[in-house]
Amino acid sequence: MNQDQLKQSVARAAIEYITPKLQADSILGVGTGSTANFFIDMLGELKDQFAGAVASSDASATRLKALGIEVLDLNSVGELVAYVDGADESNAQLALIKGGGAALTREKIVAAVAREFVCIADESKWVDVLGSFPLPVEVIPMARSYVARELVKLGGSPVYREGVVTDNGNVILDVHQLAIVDPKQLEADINQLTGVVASGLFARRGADVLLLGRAEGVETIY
Ligand code: ABF
Repeated sequence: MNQDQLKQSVARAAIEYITPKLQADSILGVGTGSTANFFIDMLGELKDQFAGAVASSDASATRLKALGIEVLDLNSVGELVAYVDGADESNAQLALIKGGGAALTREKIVAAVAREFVCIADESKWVDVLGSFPLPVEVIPMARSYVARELVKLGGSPVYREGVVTDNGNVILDVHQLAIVDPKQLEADINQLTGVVASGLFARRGADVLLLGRAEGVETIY
């Protein structure tokens, strides 16, 4: 199986995982990226079985609407039955690096509200230690250089993602050369830097379940 086929297999597994949890008034959180896109495309089949979705990016909102799925503002929603999204890396504790697509802050907000975070990923995302994938950090533009200096003090090597403006009007620093042995501590350390909006480290609120696409089948990891 190639990588796209693995992504399709976990998207299908996520559809099967969430179907029994959906009720007519359920609102679903939906993520961003190529794996999430496969999931969105399959979600069209279920559109009469739930009320609508909250999207973690404008791109996903557009894709959902094109399928006839109602997209709601998170502020009008009390609870999300689940949040289904991809990741850039996952460790065995289901701590994640996300944000390769620059949607990390909205993804973090949607994950915070969701009853269950269902992560979908192909096996290339499975790692022993997080950090080979550069950690994205969303930063208020005027704080970019200050935050970059502080990230160096934390042991990283930040690189400004030129030409990218997030859906929130901010910029991204991609932090290289981190071996993240204590994800919860690093998440807290980065969160407290003034000017940081959010980091792509999802450790305090990691995934609840990971559907991992392997050549031999989809593995469900809790
Ligand atoms: C989102 O999509 C991001 O948090 C993550 O960066 C990315 C994964 O993309 P893909 O599914 O295309 O590998 O979930």
